Formats: sequence, C-alpha cells, structure tokens
Amino acid sequence: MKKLFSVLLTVALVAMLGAVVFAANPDTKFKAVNGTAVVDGVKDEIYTVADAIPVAVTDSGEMAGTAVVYAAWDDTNMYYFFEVTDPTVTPADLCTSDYLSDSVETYFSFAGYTDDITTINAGQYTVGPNFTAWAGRGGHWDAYNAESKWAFVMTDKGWDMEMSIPFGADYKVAAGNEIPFTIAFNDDSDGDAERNYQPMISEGQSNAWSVVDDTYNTLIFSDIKFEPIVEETPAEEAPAAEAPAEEAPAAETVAEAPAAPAPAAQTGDSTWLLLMAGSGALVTPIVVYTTMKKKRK
Ligand SMILES: [Ca+2]
Ligand SMILES: [Ca+2]
Ligand SMILES: [Ca+2]
Repeated sequence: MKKLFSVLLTVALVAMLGAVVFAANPDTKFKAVNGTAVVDGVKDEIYTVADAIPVAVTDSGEMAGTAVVYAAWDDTNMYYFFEVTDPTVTPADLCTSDYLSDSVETYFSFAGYTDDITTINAGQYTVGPNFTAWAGRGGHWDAYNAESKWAFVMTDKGWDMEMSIPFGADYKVAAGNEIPFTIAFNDDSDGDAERNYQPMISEGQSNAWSVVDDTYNTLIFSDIKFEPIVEETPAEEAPAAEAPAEEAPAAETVAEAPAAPAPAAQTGDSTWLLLMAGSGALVTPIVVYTTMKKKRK
C-alpha cells in the first residue's frame, strides 16, 4: 500500500511538472501603434499608447543601464523610440559607430524564422549617440539603411534615440501583422568604446544579430492609435443681456470746502441801491430812491 502511494505521488509530481510550460519568447508580444512619428529624438505623443518594451535582461555582465522602447508604424515606416538610462556614455571622440560604443539595436524579420539574417528580408539596425552612420546586418539593412533615419537627444538620465525604418517593397504591412523582433542596448558602461554588457528583451537573444530563431519576441502592428484629447470648446455663448451699466462708483466724498455762505436772498425791500458818490469821507448815501419809488407804485 505504501509503495502504491509512493508511485501515485511520483506520477502526480511528474504530471505537475509537465504542466509547467515556460512561455517561448515569440509568445512575448508587444504592440506597435498606428501613426507617424517625427524622427527628431523627441518622444511623440503617439508612443504614449504603445506598449512599453523593457530592455533589461542580460545573459552576462552586470547591468548599469537599461532601456524602454516604444514602437509605431504607418504605411511606409516602422518607428522606434528608445529611452535609455545610461550614467556613462561613450564620448564622441572615442565613438566607433558600431556595437562597441553605446548604442541600441533593432532586429526584425519580414521573412519569418531562418538561420541567417543576411540572406533574407531581415535587419539588424544599430545606432547610438555620436554615431556618424548606421551599423548593421541583414538583407533588409543592405537594401534600406540609406533610407532609414535616426536622431538622438541627451537627457538627464542618459539619452533618447528615435529611428524610422522603411518597410520596403517586399513587405506589405497591415494591421494585425506580427513579425519576429527584438531590441538590444549595447552599454559601454565605463566610456572606453568597448561594450561591457548587452541587455535585451528576453533571455537567450545574444545571437539575434546572426540568426532569426525562436529566441526572438513578437511585434504586432496593432490598429491602436493615439487619440488626442480634444478639449471641448464651449459653444459660443449668446451675448448676455446687456448688463446694467455698472454704476459709476460714487465719487469718494471729498470733504467739500465749506460752501461760501449763500448770499442772503435779496428782497425787494432790502434792495438798496447805494450810489456812492464822491470819495473818502465824503461818501454819502445819496438816495434810496429807487426802492422807495418802487414801493410807491
Ligand atoms: Ca519624435
Ligand atoms: Ca554607457
Ligand atoms: Ca567599456
């Protein structure tokens, strides 16, 4: 009985282990968004709705920096935007314009999986800050690197890189298409133009430059688009009924100078016509004649 239990337990354990399936790298898929980016090293809004692709797994070496990548596509190009955290950057005067200096790499295949990227429509596009030209490999790279563009901007935490790569004549892109791809960051972590380590998206991708195999991940050309938030403009308001003219604020009461005493109302009775005649001591009221005469009327 004890033995039977032990056998059953073993069978159960084997069954459980068999159920543990590790996801193959192609099952790790990332969505590129549909839209056109400006290749200037500045992050376009369209990337904000793309999947953030982490480039932070290395088969060897101790990482000092990592990258996060966003992808987009339109009818003619793929776009990639790399935010690279990199405390020490290969100086421009030492930069070798290849994978040994700080750089990022985009790998993809438009021809499925095959052993040698140089014989198929696939590419490895490598570029970094201060490069004078692309580096790379592959049938697609040979045909289209001259039409591809890149631009970088140094940042507080390292540098940002942006690239556009044309699909080319032999690949027809459509929403929902999936391709094998991966990304690498070649980090020269001490600034001597010798790569110290190479983080990528998933484990086992260090031969991506040579072979398109199932160590690659998958990129989806999704129909997700960036929708700018349009602030609703309030309908033009009918002009408000004319507001009553605001009353002029009462003029501040200024202490008025005391009015000069009003002249005493004159009455007929008090109308005296003084005719002054003469001068000095000789002023003599001559007559009050007018009033008196009036009265007599
Ligand atoms: Ca841009
Ligand atoms: Ca570096
Ligand atoms: Ca180095």
